Amino acid sequence: MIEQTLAMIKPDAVSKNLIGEILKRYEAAKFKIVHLQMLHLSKNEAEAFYDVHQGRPFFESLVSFISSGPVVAVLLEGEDVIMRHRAMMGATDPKQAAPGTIRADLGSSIEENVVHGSDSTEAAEFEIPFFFGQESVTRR
Ligand code: IDP
Ligand code: MG
Repeated sequence: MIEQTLAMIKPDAVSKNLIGEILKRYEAAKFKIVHLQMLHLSKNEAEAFYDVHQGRPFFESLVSFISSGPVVAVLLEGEDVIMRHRAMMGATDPKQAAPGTIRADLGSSIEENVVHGSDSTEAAEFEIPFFFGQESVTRR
């Protein structure tokens, strides 16, 4: 099924000049880049984006990290792109991630793990409009 997912290149990757490296992997995988935007999330916006993690021990730290510098939000489209992107990202902790995945290759810690990716259709339906607006799916 052709679907869409929200990828986010996190502040650690932006500061390490890894935007191009990550986008290159998406293009090589034949994911279609539908929209792309660089922006610096406020603390409130980062809290809203990660609302599902409210109450987790790492929540405060995660919000500080994500709002510490610019991120690049990327709307990807393709066959089974949600799970294919998650597979390409690798496990949350770069030390546990499979060789060749983005996090294994480029991540530095369980927090500073380079990329975010929607993990379900429901997550994508919240995360895509969060960055690109309700009309984003039809805006080509
Ligand atoms: P995911 O990004 O692989 O879906 P989640 O469990 O949804 O992982 O966590 C969201 C983000 O929160 C992670 O990508 C990572 O940046 C951060 N995070 C998750 N678990 C921890 C932790 O145990 N310590 C610090 N940061 C964490
Ligand atoms: Mg997650």
